Amino acid sequence: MEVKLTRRSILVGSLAAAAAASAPQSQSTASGKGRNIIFVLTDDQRYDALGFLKPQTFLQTPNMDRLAQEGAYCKNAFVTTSLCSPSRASILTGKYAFQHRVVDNNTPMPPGMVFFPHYLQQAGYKTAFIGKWHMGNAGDQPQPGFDHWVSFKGQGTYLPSPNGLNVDGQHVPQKGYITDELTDYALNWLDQQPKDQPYFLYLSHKAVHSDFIPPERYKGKYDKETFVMPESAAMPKNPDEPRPMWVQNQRNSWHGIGYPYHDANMSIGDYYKRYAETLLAVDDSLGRIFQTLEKRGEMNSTMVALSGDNGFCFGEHGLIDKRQAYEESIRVPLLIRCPELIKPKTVVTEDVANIDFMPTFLEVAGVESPKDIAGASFLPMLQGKKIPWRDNLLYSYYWERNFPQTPTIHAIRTDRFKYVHYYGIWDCDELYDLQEDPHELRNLIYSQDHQKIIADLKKRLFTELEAKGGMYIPLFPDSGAQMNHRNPDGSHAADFPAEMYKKPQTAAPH
Ligand SMILES: [Ca+2]
Repeated sequence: MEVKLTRRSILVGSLAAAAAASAPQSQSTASGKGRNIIFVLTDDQRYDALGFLKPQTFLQTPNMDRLAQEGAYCKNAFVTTSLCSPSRASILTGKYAFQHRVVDNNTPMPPGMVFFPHYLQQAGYKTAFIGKWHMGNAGDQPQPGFDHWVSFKGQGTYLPSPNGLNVDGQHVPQKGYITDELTDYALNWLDQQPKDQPYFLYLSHKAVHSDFIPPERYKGKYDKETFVMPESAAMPKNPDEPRPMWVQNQRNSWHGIGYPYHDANMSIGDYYKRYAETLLAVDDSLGRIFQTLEKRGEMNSTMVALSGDNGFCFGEHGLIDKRQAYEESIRVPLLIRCPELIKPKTVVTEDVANIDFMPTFLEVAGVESPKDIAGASFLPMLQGKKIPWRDNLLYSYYWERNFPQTPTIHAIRTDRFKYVHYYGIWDCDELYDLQEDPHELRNLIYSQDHQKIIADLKKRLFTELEAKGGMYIPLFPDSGAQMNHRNPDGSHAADFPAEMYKKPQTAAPH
């Protein structure tokens, strides 16, 4: 079998420069006012948790479907680190985790970070952040770049809790179901915005992060539905296509289907149904945003974007949660509607990433991006134009002592292949042919036919990391509990891949 690998390596830095050169071309509205932008960020929403993709027979998202129908659906959207805080920091700064250094959910934000809404403020925008911040420790205090602030500590809670909400620096009680209440705050702010000044609203939902609690109106809606487990949930049958030992071992862990959240009786299917019910409230929220825009006469001129901060596994590879570099973990939904700029039913097939959101929004606002960011604007692609674009996705995740099941990961993904490199463990790496094997069932790392491709991708991976400043492993003091238990009645430790066994050489006779 012969497989060819395209070698068009375009550095993102040059892309950013190219985008910056064209940035002053304003995307303002007919009246000359800057374009309103609403960015809805969901938490842990899988790339396929969209009704029109029918991931399971029952999941519904009518308003998200409308967003795709009337705007653009970016079918290959990714995160560069599949974890809440690092991904949120990448969205807000246009940089990789190893560049902005918010590498996990506990690390405080480095001082002096500038978030992109700051540049929008400078361009005359009114800006609001409403919802989950959860970046750089657990505080809820207002952050720079926002004229209006509504947030909560850490993950927040679906139902009212003593911590309450922080509204512009003042603590107020949380009164209702979080998704609905955040939407109330968002729409209230939108209603107050003058018509002669552009606004940027960052609505950052707590949903659909675990533990999922649907609103009363949707509780049990999917109880009688049937959840189909993914094919890759089964253990590997062919020893020639090994899964790393850590993946097999994670099955019996906090983040595995054998001992999920240390509850051996938890049903992954029921868990998914609660997720889908919880997502319905987020979809309602989007519908209410549409109603408000229609009422204000801004439905055609406003850009409304929806994405997630990372993916989520529901049984794929025997795992739950994110962090790892499998498709369900690193892919996110991305839908963008703006009739004055984007044609209905647009489908963007190029790989775009969370680092690209900032320059895209800034270009829409006619604002030049800083030169030191890693991402580039994909606005031209939303408008059906071909532009020079990178041909790979660079991924990194750093081992967390709190969740020791998942190792440090670096990966490079092209349209065809994904090479996953592990650091600090005695285990095998992974190579998947995504065209032949989209569900990543056959690890080709020991395939003789693919050794040249592996060597090539490994070289590209380290070339990219070197060029972008990713050649270090972060170290922080211990913080928080370790979710490191195993069920004694569950699966046992995995054996080494057969390829690692080598008989000792017999000493030559004297
Ligand atoms: Ca998340």
